[in-house]
Amino acid sequence: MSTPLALTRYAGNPILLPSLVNDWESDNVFNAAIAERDGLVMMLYRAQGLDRRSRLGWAVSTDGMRFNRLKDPVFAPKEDYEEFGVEDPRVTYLDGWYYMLYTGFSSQGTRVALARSRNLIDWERMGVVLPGEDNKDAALFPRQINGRYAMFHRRMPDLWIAYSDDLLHWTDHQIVMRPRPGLWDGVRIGAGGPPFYTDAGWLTFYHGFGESRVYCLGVALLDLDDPTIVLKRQEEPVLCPRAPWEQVGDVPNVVFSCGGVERDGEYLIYYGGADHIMAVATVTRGQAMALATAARSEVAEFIES
Ligand code: BMA
Repeated sequence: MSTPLALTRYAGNPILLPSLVNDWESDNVFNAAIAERDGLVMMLYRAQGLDRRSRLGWAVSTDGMRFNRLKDPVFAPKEDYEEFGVEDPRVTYLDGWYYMLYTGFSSQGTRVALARSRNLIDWERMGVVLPGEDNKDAALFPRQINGRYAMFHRRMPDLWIAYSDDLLHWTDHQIVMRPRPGLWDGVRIGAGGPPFYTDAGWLTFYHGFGESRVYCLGVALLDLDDPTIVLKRQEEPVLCPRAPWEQVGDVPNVVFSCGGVERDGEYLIYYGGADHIMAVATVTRGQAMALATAARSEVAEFIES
């Protein structure tokens, strides 16, 4: 590809800041799940106050940029597997429900847990879905693949996929992508939000870091029927910490996404900056589809050679 795909920051960033009036979100608001319904963009954001326990807050917007939030968290630690916090939610709308995969943090470690809601505000817990292992960065695909549910997860340091018939029991675990030593994502990678369905493949934004521990976002296109087939993985990142609120915060040099929406021919990718604020960056559908063109020409070159 001649010009690498890159996300363009919204000029009004950051779009959500810690609140000085609510104790539970006075320190950091970041790594939000995103959902769209009836023209409204809803954000389920991770928040920390002085007690450092992560809770989830809810905010809503008509334009996807200016958000109003609720005064109280909508999801807070309750079970033993999340006693230290509920972190990094990813939400997928399936069969009339919003399903949220999130990280439950406790003395046991980090667990992938599932909950569901009709409205993103009232939640019903469904428990830990990958029991007995430290894992995080899980995201459900928005459609079934060959009659089964699919999710990304992360077994250190790789990005994995697993399948399920009931969303509770997960099997057929396989590696999708590994870190690329020497590159920006050379040490560890994990999913961003749920992948976007396109005719050309699953458009997948993911995070990673290399030796310098700078968290950037990257992009790949995965085969629709078998996402372990990576049709194209761009060498360059699509977003790296450059703005002050991405370089300085609770954890320096981090851009970390848990979701986005497709709106008016654009992908809006929401992300936490330096584990402290929320921001958004965009890429047009046409630009993103250049990945598919690049994948096709690589196949053609391979066949010719
Ligand atoms: C990861 C997660 C994210 C966080 C990132 C950078 O392990 O904890 O929530 O944004 O580290 O600190």
